[in-house]
Amino acid sequence: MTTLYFSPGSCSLVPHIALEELGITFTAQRAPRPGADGHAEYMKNINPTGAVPALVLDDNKIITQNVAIVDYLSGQKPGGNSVLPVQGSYARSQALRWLCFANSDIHPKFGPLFGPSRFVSDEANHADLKANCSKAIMDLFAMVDEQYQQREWIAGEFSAADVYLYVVMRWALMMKFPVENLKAYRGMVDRIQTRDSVKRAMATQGIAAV
Ligand SMILES: N[C@@H](CCC(=O)N[C@@H](CS)C(=O)NCC(=O)O)C(=O)O
Repeated sequence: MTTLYFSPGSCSLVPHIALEELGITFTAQRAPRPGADGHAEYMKNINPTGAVPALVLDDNKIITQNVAIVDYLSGQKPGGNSVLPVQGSYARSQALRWLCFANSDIHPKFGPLFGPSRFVSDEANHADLKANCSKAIMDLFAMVDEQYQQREWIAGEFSAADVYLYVVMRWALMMKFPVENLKAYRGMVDRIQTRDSVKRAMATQGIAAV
């Protein structure tokens, strides 16, 4: 059976919600943490970067990277609920634009907040690094908020881009970022958390709404 390797609350929540949204039968398998038993095997057999998510298909082929997984999943149910708008449409370009914005512009700036010593050795500089990353995240969040002031879902219809933007805002809320003024973005978070797919994925991962 299709297996999703995840870590609770991490970016692997994106394909987890997509799988639920599409009604695909799958097993959710918690990936071993770096340094824990089984992590070396996970790197050898599933994902050489050691990261989640990873999707293992019925024929044992493996897909890593959120954008690749979401693109693959969206093609599995072309006629039903979707997580990406139809190929070739403007809406799809916008969904991919904001999906990539979340994945490659916003997400990496959280890395130093979760583990500053992976980026800067001298502890004396950690506070400065974190402050700069937090400021950069807030600037990107403001751009996202502007979009949600104009439309309910960022590509004009619900898509995996909204899911990823939800996941990074969830981290920010848990870290007590000063996001009170980003009311439209917060509104999307409230909206998305009412979806059954989101509730089911969060229940499986053992994490709470924000
Ligand atoms: N670009 C990657 C990012 C994956 C990523 O950073 N995953 C994090 C969780 S949010 C992770 O597994 N970190 C643990 C590690 O890198 O060791 C993707 O889209 O799949």
